[in-house]
Amino acid sequence: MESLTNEPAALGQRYGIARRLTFAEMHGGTVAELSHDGARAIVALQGAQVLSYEADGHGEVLWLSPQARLGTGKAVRGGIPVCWPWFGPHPQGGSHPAHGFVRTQRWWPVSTATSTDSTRIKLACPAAGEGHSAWPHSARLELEIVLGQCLTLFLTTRNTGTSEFALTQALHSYFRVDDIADVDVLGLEDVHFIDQLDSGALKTEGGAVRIAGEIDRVYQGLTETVTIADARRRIAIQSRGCTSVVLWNPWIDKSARLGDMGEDGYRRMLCLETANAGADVITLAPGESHTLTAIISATSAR
Ligand code: TA6
Repeated sequence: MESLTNEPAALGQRYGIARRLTFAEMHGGTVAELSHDGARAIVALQGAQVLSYEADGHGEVLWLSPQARLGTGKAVRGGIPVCWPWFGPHPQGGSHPAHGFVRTQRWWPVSTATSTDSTRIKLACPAAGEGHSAWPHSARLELEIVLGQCLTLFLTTRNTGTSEFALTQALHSYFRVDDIADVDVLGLEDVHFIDQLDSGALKTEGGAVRIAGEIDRVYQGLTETVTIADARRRIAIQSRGCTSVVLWNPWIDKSARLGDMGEDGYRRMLCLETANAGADVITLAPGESHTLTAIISATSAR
């Protein structure tokens, strides 16, 4: 049964867990605050968007725009936006929003739980079942967020309609770094990628990826962990249910065009997105399900 109100107190009565999971108003909307041992996470009901993940002993792992504001009708920049049921521009073009339509929709808690290993919340998106002018299908869309030694996200789609549909999607994670000039991205060596800044040319690159300008790559055929390493820590991202990851930094000019990257924000962030994108398209027949999983952990640099 999905909750019928977004009042923090009412949600707390129904889904709260003393000292582990509470609801509050933040950034102009309702959020769930999860804790487990020394780890913390904040999840907005809008878009089921993780806005913050503080790993136990390793600080804030995610980058969030200083202009982050819920309830504006626009997606919040930062944290982990859910891009669904299409990644990037709408396949048929037109005026449909990039990255699908669920980022700005209200999601509702379905269940919460805590154990010695984790604190978790599962949310559902009613809009996914209501059809959309740009996507005439019906699905059950749920995101389960598990906070423990790692932060794990399970994004599950079930086709509840009567016809098959194709799906592309991403957990569009914005990671915080001390200085982008000091970052190595490991695990992408010699993996083919679509260069979105070079007319979709298919390329490979040996060695660790260094960021010295705008970068927008859809890596294909990937199955391993990708690591963002700087002088202080290593953030590891394991992706399951997909064979593509997206690497993105807007750098200076695109940041200015976006307008919500803050002062020098591009220096403090790097997107490494767990995705079904490019040729990695999921097709679901009626009744079939698929889960896209991201497992995020932080450790010291040495
Ligand atoms: O994931 C990379 C990307 O597709 C970039 O091309 C850029 O558009 C970014 O996503 C942000 O998209 P958004 O719609 O959140 O501004």
